[in-house]
Amino acid sequence: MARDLKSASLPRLRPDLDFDVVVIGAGFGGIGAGESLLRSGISSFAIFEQAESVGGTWRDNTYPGCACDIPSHLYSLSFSLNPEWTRSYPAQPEIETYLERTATEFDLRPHLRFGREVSALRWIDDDGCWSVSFADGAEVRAGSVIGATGPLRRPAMPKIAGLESFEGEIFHSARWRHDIDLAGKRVGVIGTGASAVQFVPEIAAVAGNITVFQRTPPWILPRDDRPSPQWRRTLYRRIPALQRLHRWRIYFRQEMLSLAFIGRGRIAQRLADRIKVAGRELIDASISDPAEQLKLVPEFEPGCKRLLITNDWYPALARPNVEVVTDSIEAIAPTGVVAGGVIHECDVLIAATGFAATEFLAPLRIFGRNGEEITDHWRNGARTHMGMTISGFPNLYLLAGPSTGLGHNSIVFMIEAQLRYVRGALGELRRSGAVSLELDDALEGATYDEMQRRLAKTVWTSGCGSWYRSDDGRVDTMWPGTTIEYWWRTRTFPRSSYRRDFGRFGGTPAGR
Ligand code: N01
Repeated sequence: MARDLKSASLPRLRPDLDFDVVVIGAGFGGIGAGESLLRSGISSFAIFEQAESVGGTWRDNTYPGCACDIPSHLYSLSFSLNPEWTRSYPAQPEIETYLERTATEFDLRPHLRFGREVSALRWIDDDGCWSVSFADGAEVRAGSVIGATGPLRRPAMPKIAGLESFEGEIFHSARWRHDIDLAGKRVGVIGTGASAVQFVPEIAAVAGNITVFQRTPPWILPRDDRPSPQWRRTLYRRIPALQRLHRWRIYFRQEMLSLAFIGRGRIAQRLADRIKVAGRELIDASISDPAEQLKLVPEFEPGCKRLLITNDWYPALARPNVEVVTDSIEAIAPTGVVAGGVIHECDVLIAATGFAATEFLAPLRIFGRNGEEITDHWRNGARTHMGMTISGFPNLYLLAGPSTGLGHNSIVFMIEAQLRYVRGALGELRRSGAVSLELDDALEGATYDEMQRRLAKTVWTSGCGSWYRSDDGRVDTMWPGTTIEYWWRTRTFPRSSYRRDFGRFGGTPAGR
């Protein structure tokens, strides 16, 4: 099936360079980009990955209980449906295996380069290409670059006084230390986000005791996780259309949730109220002490921080060996965590404190036309067109970039919409014979202003702190609409909004 989708290889776009296209990262975005390039007849590309295997965040996050909170029949690439998912929300190893298999089935192995950390990109105006530098000092040149580094890549350790003085073991949940046996240990967990609610119930069964340091309680909804029986898997294998139907059903159900997040009208309020009732019921079903219940009820609007789904969090908190501390953490002492003037002794400290999501591509440094660095370009906001292209940075395409994050649906859907747009751009380069396409500055400004205007009316700016917001409070991460709108607005490449540069090739279409 993989080969059916692949187009015959077309002549190279830039035979004067090492590659027509360089892709950075081999997670969902990088794997999708590889298939997308082959599909459009481009075979001169490499996918550079700093680790030794594919998977991105689904390779790195191996904590107990790790799973996606979007059902996998939807959270998967449309060209690589997997009838074999074992349940609605399969665990991380199944998702990682799926990506490994997709890379093999779609002939991406020859293009994958592991252990290659891209450290900088520099646009070379004279040659109309990107110079791609690696941490080991090597360099290659490519006509276009697709950045697929992912927003949830760099773990953020909390900045707490005395952290380095801790004498026990300390690690971040995204870099789980499987060599540390938690059996019988006193474990401290900092944070109560999407990661913590998944692993605390798992480790509570083995740890001696767990102290959860909660700064803000999350809104939680029940998770309808069911095994996929063998007959269903066989059915999906034999009749793929049925699996697609199921996929669309999940998609539209998730899409409905956007109504609670992207507006502040009556419908949004009604949905928010229903979420609050369901969340309260979940708390009441497991926690009987009213004072303990109160600790767990969020004060912000559902969705302002990511809405979490689990059936196991409150039962875990109700266990006799689990305590929730709501006093602010004052410091870390050699033997534990100081909160409310008391030292909570711990043998192991786990930071479930999320990712540096607002630093976007960092630590990768990107210098565009005239040497402008992307961090300077974004000093007053991560300006892009639809999260993908940036004025002054020709032939650079970001996947899951600024202004495209979701709180309600599959980011893989957004990535695939972006890949279609990128195919349009690469097709335009081939058709026109231009060496570069550069976004119109006015369109970038207009798109960013529109995003900010609309984000001001969403739940993400309704008054809570979250990884969606930068230090100055701005939300540059989220898409303020439905995914249907995003798909519609990116379905064709708007060639008139891009400046074409023909460089010294002088506009010879395809196969120069
Ligand atoms: O991180 P988070 P995460 N002192 O940023 C607390 C995706 N994901 O790794 O809320 C004390 O959500 C912080 O407190 P507060 C998903 O997109 C998906 O859990 O800021 N506490 C918060 O409780 C998700 O949104 C899945 O007050 C501190 C927690 O740490 C994203 O990844 C699974 C602190 C961080 O929560 C990130 O999730 C896992 C400090 N100094 C992740 N600093 C699924 O698909 C931070 N906190 C299921």
